[in-house]
Amino acid sequence: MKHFLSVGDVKDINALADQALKFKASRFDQKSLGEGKTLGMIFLNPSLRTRISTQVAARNLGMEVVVFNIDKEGWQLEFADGIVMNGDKAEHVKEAAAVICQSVDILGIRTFPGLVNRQDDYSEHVINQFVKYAGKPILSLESGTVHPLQSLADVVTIKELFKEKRKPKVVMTWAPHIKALPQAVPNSFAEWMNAWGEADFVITHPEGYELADKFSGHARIEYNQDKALEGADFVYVKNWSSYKDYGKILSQDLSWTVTEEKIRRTNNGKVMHCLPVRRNLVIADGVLDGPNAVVVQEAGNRLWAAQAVLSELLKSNK
Ligand code: AN0
Ligand code: CP
Repeated sequence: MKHFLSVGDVKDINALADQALKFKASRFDQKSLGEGKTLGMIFLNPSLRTRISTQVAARNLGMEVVVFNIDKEGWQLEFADGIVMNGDKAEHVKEAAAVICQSVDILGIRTFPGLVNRQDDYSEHVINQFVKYAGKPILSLESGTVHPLQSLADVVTIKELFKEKRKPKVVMTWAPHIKALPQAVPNSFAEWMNAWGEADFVITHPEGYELADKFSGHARIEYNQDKALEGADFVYVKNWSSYKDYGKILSQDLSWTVTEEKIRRTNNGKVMHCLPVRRNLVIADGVLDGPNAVVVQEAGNRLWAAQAVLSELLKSNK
């Protein structure tokens, strides 16, 4: 694994998820693997879980960590090629990436999409320029179109909770929100579910919220949320803005909020969400505070997922 940018960088999803669960049982198993190595993490956008879990994961492997909130504390970065830099942006990513990587061995980057220009966002031009100019392994901490560390933690959580000898029914449902959010989390979850292949995977959303075919793949799309939820073993809740009518909010229909009544339609389904979640808009209090919610366990698994990925990156980039 040279970089960790998407599920495409993973040879064996089950093996990686199993490694994460091994770290969960024994966190210091590889405590010298990263000795003398430094993880740099740069944030162009906010984060709670990713920032904390990935730092602790790196330290469990013996690494040093440097965190840089480049959006607030750094020079504003220019990503366009060949332009006259006479605006607000003081530093080009060409120098910034190359300079940061004089000091670090692996570089993690969080960058949200602009949600204005679909082609720019879907070309992953921000994280790809770090890949191009850093010359070091790049770890996605959520990019324009995917959030692979989240998706790995999601697979780990499903594997940990589901012990029956059949495929679990996993339903990813859109839910309302007041802001236009990225498609990165749902794209990534769909891509990982498809690549993993060990779930009966259904996506439900109002019309107009179809994800790019590249991500939804062969997943079953059901426009009736109640119907989709029937018999679900896992309900993966997330809001996203439209891909087709790019970055737009097409619906704020509160009948899509995941309530206790909706969960009664499922097979005692476990409720997942990547967090942060807006209560009583995306998911009702009764669900989040009830026995079916596994969102905190899921967020806890971010640590073990990050540790498994960092371990792979360290081993294959010696
Ligand atoms: C972000 C998103 O939807 O991509 C980050 C989720 C991990 N969520 C919000 O901005 C609320
Ligand atoms: N789920 C997730 O990535 O959370 P943060 O944005 O807080 O890192």
